[in-house]
Amino acid sequence: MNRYLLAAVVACTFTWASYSHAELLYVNDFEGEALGSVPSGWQKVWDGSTTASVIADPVAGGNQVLASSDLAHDASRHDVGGSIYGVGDATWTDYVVQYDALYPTDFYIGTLFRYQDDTNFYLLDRRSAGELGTFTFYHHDGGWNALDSGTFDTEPMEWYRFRLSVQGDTFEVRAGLAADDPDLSNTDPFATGTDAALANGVFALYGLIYIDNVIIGETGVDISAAVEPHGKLATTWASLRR
Ligand SMILES: [Ca+2]
Repeated sequence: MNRYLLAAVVACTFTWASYSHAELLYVNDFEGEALGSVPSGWQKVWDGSTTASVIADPVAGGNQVLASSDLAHDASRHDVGGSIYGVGDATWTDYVVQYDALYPTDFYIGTLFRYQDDTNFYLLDRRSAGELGTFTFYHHDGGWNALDSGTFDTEPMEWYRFRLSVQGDTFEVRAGLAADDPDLSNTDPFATGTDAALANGVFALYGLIYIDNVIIGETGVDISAAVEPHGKLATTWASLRR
């Protein structure tokens, strides 16, 4: 091989390797975590009265998941004294998060993104009561500022797969069943939102929610590459850190 061609091939190989690994930010199916522990990569980002831990899946035997709280649904949100647990780096700006969510009860429960502190974050909230079936994006700045909403029906004690994309001032979320569309690449967003108040922050949990199969990447391509066709994760958090 011509030495210039060889140099080009080597350069491309190294570029691809660093590119492909740099953009997958976090992955965890919680199978390698001790029951009762706060899983690797997660930390308490708001110090309230509740504790998150890895638990046995209440629906599917032999599976481990992350429970956001050890108290009841109506004692878990930070506005009633609960803690907030998050994963990631405070400098994160744009990212895509795929996760499976189970809502233990019919209540206002959500996930947070660009979380900075207790009065600076975005919430994707599963609404309840008269708004059941609706998910609403909020910007929290001490008050609750509703952004846009969309509809996706969820039953308590059922697993659903979500894919939340945060790019610049634009947010979108897709949802479905993991068995139907493992990376949700064939599913259209059911809610979109636009807001420019917060540029960075971690991904976090709000209220009493169970999650599993968390993948965070910079783009949707990273997510698709990390999911096998049957819906399981193709890599582990331990291997990603090596
Ligand atoms: Ca799991």
